[in-house]
Amino acid sequence: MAERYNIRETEEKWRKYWDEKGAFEVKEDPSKKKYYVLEMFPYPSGRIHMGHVRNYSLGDVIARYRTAQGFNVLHPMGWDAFGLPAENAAIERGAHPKDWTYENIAAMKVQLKQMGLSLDWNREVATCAPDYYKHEQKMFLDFYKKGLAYRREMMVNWDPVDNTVLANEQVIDGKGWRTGAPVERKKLNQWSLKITAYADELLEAIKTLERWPDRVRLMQENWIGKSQGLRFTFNVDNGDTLDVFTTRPDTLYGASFAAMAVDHPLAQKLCAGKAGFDDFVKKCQATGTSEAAIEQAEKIGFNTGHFVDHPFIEGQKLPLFLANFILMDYGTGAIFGCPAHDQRDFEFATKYGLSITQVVAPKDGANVELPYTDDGVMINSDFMDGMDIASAKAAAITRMESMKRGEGVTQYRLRDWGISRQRYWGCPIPIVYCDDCGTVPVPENQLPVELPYDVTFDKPGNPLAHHPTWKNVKCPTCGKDAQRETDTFDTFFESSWYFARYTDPKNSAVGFAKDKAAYWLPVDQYIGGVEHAVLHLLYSRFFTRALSECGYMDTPEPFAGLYTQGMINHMTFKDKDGKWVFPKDVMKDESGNWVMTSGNHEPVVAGRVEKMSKSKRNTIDPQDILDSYGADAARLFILSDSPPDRDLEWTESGLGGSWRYINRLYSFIMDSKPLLQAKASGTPSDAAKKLQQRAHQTIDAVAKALEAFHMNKAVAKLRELSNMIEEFKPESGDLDLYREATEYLIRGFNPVIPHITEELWSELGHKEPLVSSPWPTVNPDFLIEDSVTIAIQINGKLKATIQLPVDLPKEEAEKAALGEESVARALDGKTVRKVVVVPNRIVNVVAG
Ligand code: ANZ
Ligand code: ZN
Repeated sequence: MAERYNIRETEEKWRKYWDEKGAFEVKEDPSKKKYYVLEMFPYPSGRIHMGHVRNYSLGDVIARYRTAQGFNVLHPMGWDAFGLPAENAAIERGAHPKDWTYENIAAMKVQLKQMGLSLDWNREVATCAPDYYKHEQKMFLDFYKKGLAYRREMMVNWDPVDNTVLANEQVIDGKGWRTGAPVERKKLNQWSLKITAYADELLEAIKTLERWPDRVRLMQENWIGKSQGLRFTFNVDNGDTLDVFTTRPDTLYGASFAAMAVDHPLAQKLCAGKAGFDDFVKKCQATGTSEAAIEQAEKIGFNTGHFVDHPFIEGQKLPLFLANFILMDYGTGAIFGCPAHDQRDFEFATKYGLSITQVVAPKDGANVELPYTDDGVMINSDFMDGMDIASAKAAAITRMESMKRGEGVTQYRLRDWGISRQRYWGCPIPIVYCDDCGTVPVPENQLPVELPYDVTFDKPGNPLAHHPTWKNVKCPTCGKDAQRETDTFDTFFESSWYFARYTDPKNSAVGFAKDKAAYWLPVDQYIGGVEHAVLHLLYSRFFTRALSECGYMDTPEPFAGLYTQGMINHMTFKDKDGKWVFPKDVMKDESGNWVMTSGNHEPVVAGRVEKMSKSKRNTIDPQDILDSYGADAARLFILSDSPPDRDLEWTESGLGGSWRYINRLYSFIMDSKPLLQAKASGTPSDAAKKLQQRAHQTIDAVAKALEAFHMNKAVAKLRELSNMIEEFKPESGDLDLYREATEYLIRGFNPVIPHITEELWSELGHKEPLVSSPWPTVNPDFLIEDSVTIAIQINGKLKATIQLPVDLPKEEAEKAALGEESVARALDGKTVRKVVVVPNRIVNVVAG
């Protein structure tokens, strides 16, 4: 009888072994090809969740596989350690953000280690450590010198109760997420990074990101949002002018009004003191600043009572409005409205009784419902009549340019990146304000500007601003009393360069040495959630350029390959009172009904399978899984169930299946040890040769599957091989090939289930551990399938199957098929009219 596999002890033993051996520590080695695998680093919330398990298992498979292939693999880990939850913990529980963060890091590190990840922990970074953020303060100052960082007035979401700026995500239905107070729009001085300077480059280079998912590339493209259009000037009846931007100059003859943002300078001038104006301004301010918030809000306007002249139609006047859906910081902050061909303008015109003139008609002349936004031909448009839209656009721009009233322009949706946050738990912005000298950068030799530890959270607003002494300093230039900037960086700042820090994490002089970055970058495979498809990735791409401009590095793009993993879903349960219940508190009773595990087994209602979330209590704690099933089973299940970019449904039975397989594999190999360690005598059978061939084919297929991120297919191939080996009864002549096949199985499985494979490998007597063994070699001869099964059909009905050599010429396949005994019999007395050969698959005979 087989020994039982002691998961806990064995897994522990191997992790310790890898650790002591320093198996995953790497150095630059110009003689070897490098491979940099990176998973998005976690926020230290306190415990890992299933999303982490999936993310890090995927990365680990790649890292181990590439290592076995002979690459010099960098696979680091760290902590995205600044952020609001730490401050919330401080406010809610009195914990200090720093202590809270470091305790969480310690706890999560234990958990990650328990997963058996091949990480170089020597390179661990925590972004909240002064020896990390010191370097980004220097980078900021370098950006400032180059004009890539600047201060400007910006509209922000302001929470009037907390006295703080809110990110767009923190505004929920126009209210502050914590206070519930209606959010105001307010102008504040904010530090910004000039990402728009690279708008075109960031857009163009998307083309080079061949190993990124198309949908992420598209999201980046849309976010940058390049559009071609016309900028022109309206004359206002009071003698002022108003510049507008449009992407549809073709629709100018359908213009029925002009409108501008409520915070447009001309709005104040034309409307101050008018009845209802102040109310209107307040209403607009109650909407958040995000595009989404503005898009969803009801379209409202305020009639200025003024008119502008239509630039093409002599004597035609258009009423001038203020409108809440116009953003001050896009285009010129003003538009002309064409209700017949724009949804928003249509709603607006309908509401305020403005005229609607159709100027584009479908090519087939059909009647359409307005607004009509599709392609077509111009009507009611004077010199543009009959043109298609593209020609009409060009014609309108040419006319406007020759009138010297406007010009064709390129516009980007991308805004500069506002990085100021009125928060404590972030990196201090290294700037001092002096009454005499103005804005003064903190001299380099005074970096880092460190966060004070003694802060209080009893008042709303930024604890750094409340601190009694921290902000009071001498001006670095003139020595007079001055004040520090009390804002801290947006935490996306830290994550925009951490991948470069990993290449040289202990450097105290600079963020990273140029040659080390040059060796390791770009990241060959980046893996993470699609929720970072826009901001984090775009900011990192921008940083790479800005840092290159400041002489830090020469890498064009930070991430050569990107993979975005799917989510993990789970069934939801509710008790009889309709409250969500954790899956671990639910079981099936004898009759197969879901009931509570505790008490009198009250029935529970099983709901839909949904994304794991705390609010629905359908989460599974990875710790429970690691403790009771072990890391290998968890990894195997999470990798085998679905393609990694799809959502995965977590089921206890699926996990159980993986766990049983691991135990079975162990018992089988331990039972077969005598056979597996014996030498063959005599010649191998055909069946053994077939098994050997299959093992080589499997390794080849696994390599291809892993490279294509088809981890589930790789596992399926290995399981097939495993079944074949288990069923195989070797004769004495077969033993060498039998052993080879079994060892290929173990080695092929190693990246997925590293602990048990390491154990079995050593049980079979190998001294060199798998962690430092190469990927098995594949004999190319074995990849050529020598024969294939061909179906022979007569008049569409299957008559026989035959084995034929692969890629046999059509005529020979036809001859062989017609010569097949049963086929010949069936054709007896009939005339063969036609034979269709589908190579390697079917021979179809038409006869009658
Ligand atoms: C007239 C027009 C007619 C427009 C029509 C559209 C359709 P994209 O493509 O995203 O660049 N627009 C311009 N500036 C704006 C601002 N600050 N806030 C809100 N909307 C603004 O969008 C450009 C279009 O959005 C412009 O083209 C303008 O409306 C509007 F049948 O001009 B259009
Ligand atoms: Zn000064």
